[in-house]
Amino acid sequence: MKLSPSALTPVTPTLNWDIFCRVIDNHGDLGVCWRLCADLAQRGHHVRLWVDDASALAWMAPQGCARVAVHAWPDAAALHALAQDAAFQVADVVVEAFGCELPEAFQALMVQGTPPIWVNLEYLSAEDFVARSHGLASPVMHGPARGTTKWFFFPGFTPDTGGLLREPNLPARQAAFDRRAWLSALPLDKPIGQNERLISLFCYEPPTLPDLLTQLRQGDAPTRLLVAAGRPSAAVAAATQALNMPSQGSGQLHISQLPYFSQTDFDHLLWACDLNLVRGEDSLVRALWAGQPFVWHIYPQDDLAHHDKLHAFEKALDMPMALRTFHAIWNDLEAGPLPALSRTTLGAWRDWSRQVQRRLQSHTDLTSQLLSFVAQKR
Ligand code: TRH
Repeated sequence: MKLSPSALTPVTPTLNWDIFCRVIDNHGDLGVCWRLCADLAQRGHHVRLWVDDASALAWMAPQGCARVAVHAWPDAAALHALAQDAAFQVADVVVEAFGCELPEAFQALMVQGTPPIWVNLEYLSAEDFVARSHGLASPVMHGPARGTTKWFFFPGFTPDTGGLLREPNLPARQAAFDRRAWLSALPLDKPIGQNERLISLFCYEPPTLPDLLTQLRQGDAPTRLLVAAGRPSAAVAAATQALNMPSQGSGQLHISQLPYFSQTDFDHLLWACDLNLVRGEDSLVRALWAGQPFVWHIYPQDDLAHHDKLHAFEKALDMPMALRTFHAIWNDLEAGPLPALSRTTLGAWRDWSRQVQRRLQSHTDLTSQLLSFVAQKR
């Protein structure tokens, strides 16, 4: 008997997920967790997101998402109520994002019936330890869930890691994107001119920000700097003040402040710009999918661990030399003038970004890998 193609496609069962997230600082913890929740929900799964501070979802995901229920991180009273609720069931999969430590009383609920698959979703890195550690078991030695197993799931840039979040409808959304219409609807202080080069800025406080503004002011083409709300906006205000530059820029540079966007519109921003200055984790991944030139402001760590992390990323993606130099100076690893953002330089970086985008698109995305991983462990 011949099997129809649909009979050959493995069927992924619809699962229930409990995803736990603590907001340490900035927006990446919640940003990554929300993308994962939304991606799972779009694939038909049901998700409860337990988060200690959901306030940023008001702008990141104002419409919410069908099949995702957002819950406050459960305190002792809430956990007691769950324990008393005969109808409450722990999900099939429990994700502890970025080692956020599940409440002990929740762990106790996990071992009342068949224990769920317990996954610790880690931070993204291109360092060698990622492939070595991805998928490893961590026997739980203490607490009410003692004797069970927690699994480490590491996102990464190579096929032997957990991959990158990339929802199935992303290519269709990108193909349907109308750049001109989106830009003309932006609530800006001044409409964007046809010949303006667009640079988005989402950063912490790079010490060389004044140098960048000076370079753009003196550039040979008009540049619009689109500044993200929050820390980037405050950093630009401090830099213009230090330079004695009007807050809206001068010379060839015009600075426009952006509102807080939804994650969907934040993607649009990255697709629309000629250069994206991004930071953290999720915006970096989204810049990779945009396929436009980008510079990464890496989350700085006190022990300077971010230096190795940055170098591993540059190596993994075979980054062009001038872009590595820009990264070293932008991230304060080296002193010196930022390389000039000439048309030729940006063109070369664009070619490289497109190559990287294609290479990474050929790898299985994180959610698909997580689903296969969970299927193996169940
Ligand atoms: O905010 P971040 O700096 O987050 C960082 C990183 O996650 C870092 O690894 C972690 O250690 C630290 O937090 C605690 O950058 P990131 O990861 O890019 O997250 C920003 C999120 O905010 C991302 O999901 C995009 C979203 N965003 C919007 O949706 N709209 C906006 O207007 C802006 C500016 C951001």
